[in-house]
Amino acid sequence: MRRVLAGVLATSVVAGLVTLAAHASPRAAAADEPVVVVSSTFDDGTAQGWTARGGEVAEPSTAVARGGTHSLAVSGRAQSWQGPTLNLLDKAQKGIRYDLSVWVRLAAGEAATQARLSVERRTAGTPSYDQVVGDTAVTADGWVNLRGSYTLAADVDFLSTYVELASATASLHIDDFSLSYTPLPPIQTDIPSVKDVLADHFAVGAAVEGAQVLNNHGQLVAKHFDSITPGNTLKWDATEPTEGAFRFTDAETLVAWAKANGAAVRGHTLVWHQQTPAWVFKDAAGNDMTATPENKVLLLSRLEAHIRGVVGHFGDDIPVWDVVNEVVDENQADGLRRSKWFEITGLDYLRTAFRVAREVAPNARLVINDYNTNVPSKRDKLYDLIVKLRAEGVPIDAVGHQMHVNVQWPSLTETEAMLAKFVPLGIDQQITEMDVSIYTDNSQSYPTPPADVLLTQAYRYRDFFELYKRYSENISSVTLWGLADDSTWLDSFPVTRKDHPLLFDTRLQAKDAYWGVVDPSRIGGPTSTTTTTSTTTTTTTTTTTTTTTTIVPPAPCTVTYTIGSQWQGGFHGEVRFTNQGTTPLVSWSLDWSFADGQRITQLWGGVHTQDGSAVRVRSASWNGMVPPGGSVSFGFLASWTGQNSKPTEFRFGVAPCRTG
Ligand code: 9MR
Repeated sequence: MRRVLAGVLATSVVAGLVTLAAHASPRAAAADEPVVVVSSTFDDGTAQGWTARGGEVAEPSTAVARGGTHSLAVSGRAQSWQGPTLNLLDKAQKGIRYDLSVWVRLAAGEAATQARLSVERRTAGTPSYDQVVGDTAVTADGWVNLRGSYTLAADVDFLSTYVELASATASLHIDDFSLSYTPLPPIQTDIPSVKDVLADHFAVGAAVEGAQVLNNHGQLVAKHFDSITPGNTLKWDATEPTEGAFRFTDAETLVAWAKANGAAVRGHTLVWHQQTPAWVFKDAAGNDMTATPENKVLLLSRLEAHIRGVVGHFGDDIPVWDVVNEVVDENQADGLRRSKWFEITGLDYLRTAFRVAREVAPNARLVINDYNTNVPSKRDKLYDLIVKLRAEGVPIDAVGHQMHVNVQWPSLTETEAMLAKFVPLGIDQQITEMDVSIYTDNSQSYPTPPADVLLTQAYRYRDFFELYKRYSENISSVTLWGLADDSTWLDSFPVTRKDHPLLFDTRLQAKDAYWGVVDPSRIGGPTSTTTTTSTTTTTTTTTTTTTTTTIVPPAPCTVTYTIGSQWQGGFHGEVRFTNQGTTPLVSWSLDWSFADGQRITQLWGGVHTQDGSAVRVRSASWNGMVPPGGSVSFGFLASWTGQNSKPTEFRFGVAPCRTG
């Protein structure tokens, strides 16, 4: 029987498992307080529901224990996939992000190997294996923690977690397994929708996986975005893992959700050098393809069949396709990436891909998509390629700029040059995968993101979106590569560390980055969350609404304000602004108020606005970057009458700077 896990958590408790919250629906639990659903310590001398995956032996053991008296020992293995497993079908619900943690150690005398933690799920009998924690070195000398998170996105009739080893035969122990989750607060419904704010300019999208259209995540997508890009479910490995056997279930779920919620779908992606199954590049005899005429014919026919299969399946439901992804390599004289596609077919895979996509979906917009398109050499090679192919009649309708950027790189000037370059071609442009990493090099890793870095990120979002708006004649959509900071590919790229690159935080609440896009005047402002508390008495029910204000920590900046010279009715001022933080600022903005009616008439080294007494000075295009400890200065001419007192407070966002 097909079991649907969207409802209330099952009440049954597997004998021996310590199931602390098995009777409570996650929605009823308090936000932000972790709830442990399963905890397996084996200290009662039982296996607590754990079994062996296939024929080997799993039993409680006192040989080693991480804490307490027992662990679970697994022996008699003959295959690497064999290992301890626990049924989670009645424990985990669809759409909830769970944390899984288990400690692993090899049995005495075993040689070092690697362990991983995974989930097996089956829908209508078809199994899928999702890795929670990848290969991690383990030995017989100590315990190693495998810890990761997992969200079930589909209804399943089988669900289990298991540990396996790279070694097919090594015996192992596990201990102190836990499955827990932290309930999220409600999404904010009283803030503007990003898609409404940008409605006059372009569609705004987010890349999502199946789990992100459920529960709070789904509400957040629906509120703010009018386009979604399936992040992985339309790629070749997901849609045609074996030749001719197309799988569309996961993508269909997203397409159906988009339809029901009035969102468009961007199709990503038909041809890529990654996430393409190995069979695609095997020759007729099953060996790796070499560049022969026969292999070229075979590969192009597979490409054609794939595009016919995928694009044909979705038809008008997907009106835009990233037909080819990341095909440019600026380090090659001809600008073309040396992928298998290129090595075996030359430029013909590009020609075939666009031709077939146009034929199958004549109304769809066809995109050539790439990263680092701001880098002048790459931008120009991409431009040349588009010009060449279009001159041959290859139907390229749009250029996709991925825009995986960070708080410091690239400059706005370079980004504007990227957009400007393609304008003369009259080609549509799309921002397809934007995120703004808080890191600027691989050595950084913050336990929590510093306030000044998040402010800098907000100003970056503000500036990029202002730029996009200026080019909105040429840009039809802007998509972010993810929904919220709880799930981003940047957590494991280019190194493993927590990144926070999106508009919503790990609890799905709006960040300053969101305000950078929606209303920059609120960057750094107080964060208001509305909490509703219900108190029930025997006769009445009272509902109280409280507003909690989170004070943003002071921005680490120092300002010196000097009156250089002063004459009847006028004066010359100089302001020096120093970054006292630990990370570079990319664009700054300083606010103050004049007490005596002074008015700025001219300012250099920045861009000013004045509304009554309120002055705001923003960085010029060339001095926005201020390294830690670095300073910038700007000067101005202003009028005054009566008195000319100095401003008493300068603010970077809402946080006051020290005045020197
Ligand atoms: O977000 C995707 C991530 O989940 C995958 O593990 C990764 C595999 O390569 O691909 C990510 O998406 C990529 C996109 O398809 C193309 N541009 C770069 C994106 C980030 O790697």
